[in-house]
Amino acid sequence: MLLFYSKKPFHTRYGGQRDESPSLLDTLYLILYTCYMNKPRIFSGIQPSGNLHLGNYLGAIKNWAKLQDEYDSIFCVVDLHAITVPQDPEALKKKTIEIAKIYLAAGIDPSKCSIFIQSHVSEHTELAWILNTITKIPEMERMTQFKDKSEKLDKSKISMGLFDYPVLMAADIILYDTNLVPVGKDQMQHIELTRDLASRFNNKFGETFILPKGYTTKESANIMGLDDPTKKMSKSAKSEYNYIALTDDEETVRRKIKKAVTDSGSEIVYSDEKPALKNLINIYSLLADKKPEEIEKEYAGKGYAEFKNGLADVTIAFLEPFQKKLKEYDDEKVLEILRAGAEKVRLLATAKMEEVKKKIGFVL
Ligand code: AQP
Repeated sequence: MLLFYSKKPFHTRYGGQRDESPSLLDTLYLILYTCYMNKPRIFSGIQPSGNLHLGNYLGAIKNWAKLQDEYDSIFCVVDLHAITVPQDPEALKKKTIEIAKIYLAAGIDPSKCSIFIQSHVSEHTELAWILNTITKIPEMERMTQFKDKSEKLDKSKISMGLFDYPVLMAADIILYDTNLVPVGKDQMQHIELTRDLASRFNNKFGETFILPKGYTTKESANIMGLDDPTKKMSKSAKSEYNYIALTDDEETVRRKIKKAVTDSGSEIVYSDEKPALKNLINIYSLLADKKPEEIEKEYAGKGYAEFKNGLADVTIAFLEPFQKKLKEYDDEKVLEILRAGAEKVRLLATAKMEEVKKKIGFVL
């Protein structure tokens, strides 16, 4: 009930520029909210760009849904991250709402969690700027995601924003006193940087930020490309045979799985020596909620064709009801949920920024 105290929507209470400070009621709400929650906090987000795939779902969103009862959960559509590479404005708008619908269809419950659009809470960029001033260029140059992403781009399109992406991600996380960040393995280096920056700030200005930990599971940490088991399944992959999109229809799923790369031999075994098959068994295991050993037993004496048919069946059994739910959400309703989410987390962000500004000597 506490979560819904606000009468006016976020944008009218604070206006575009937000010249109001939090009211007494806001402060009271914040105290009650913190006491009421009394749970550790998780924060995570996904960029509204490209086609979301099984890697995004299994590596991130599925874990969010699993953790949402145990944690005070904040999930974000990170549009500020998306613009670190060129985006078409109309497509970005549509994608932002679509990503929020994906969160909802995957079981993220807005009555338990805050779901919002990153650019609706300007404290993210404010804190990122401050963190920039304690970040060193060489530590940014080590970020493998930047190296991978910039390799795919024409040199003239590599922006300062893309280079700075991990600092904004650090700000996203520590702004909310986050304890745990459920992400795929590709983001773990950024979580390490987040811990370094939080700890550096604390040492310099006094205890301010919690040092967050990354969260993933062995099977879901790194879902690999169906066409290349040495590289992660990726939105920006050149070939559509790299990934299964969350919006793929039955025919497409069957075609992609049939074409998926396999290893030599024909036995269905879960082993590091068969990385392509191991990846397919991981996907099967996560979607069907079965242990890899159970799958090995189920397909003992059977070949790749039968296994791939089974994998296509479990994938479709997940995607069909998911896609049905996805179609049921109305854009306006989703926007209302996102605005209410921003309103909730805004109070936490404002309070944290006030603390940060005091510590670094800004005049308030
Ligand atoms: N292949 C993957 N296996 C496990 N987890 C994955 N994630 C992404 N790919 C895999 C996780 O999904 C979330 C998406 O975060 P993002 O939207 O910021 O995009 P990203 O990390 O850059 O991943 P993509 O989808 O593959 O995009 P591109 O092609 O642009 O690199 C994160 O939690 C990520 O770990």
